[in-house]
Amino acid sequence: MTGATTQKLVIDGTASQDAGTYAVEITNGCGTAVSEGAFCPADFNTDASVDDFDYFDFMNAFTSSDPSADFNEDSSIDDFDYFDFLTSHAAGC
Ligand SMILES: [Ca+2]
Ligand SMILES: [Ca+2]
Repeated sequence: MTGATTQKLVIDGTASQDAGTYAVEITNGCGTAVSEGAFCPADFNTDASVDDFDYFDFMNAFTSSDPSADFNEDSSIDDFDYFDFLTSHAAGC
């Protein structure tokens, strides 16, 4: 893989079917470390882009009290989830 041994790895040519949570495993002479999974919370519908559809899908989840609307993962769905989602959505990924 190109860039696998540099400080920065860029993966080009991704498509929506590549969406998911990725972790990085780094190995050197001292051992191996594995990162936490990286994901983009603003990409609510996990289609690899942040757009209005994420907002609409979040609002559908929020208004129907779907567990996925617990954006801040505090076990309740409330205005804080809405505000946190808006902040994340505005920031993008
Ligand atoms: Ca999306
Ligand atoms: Ca919550």
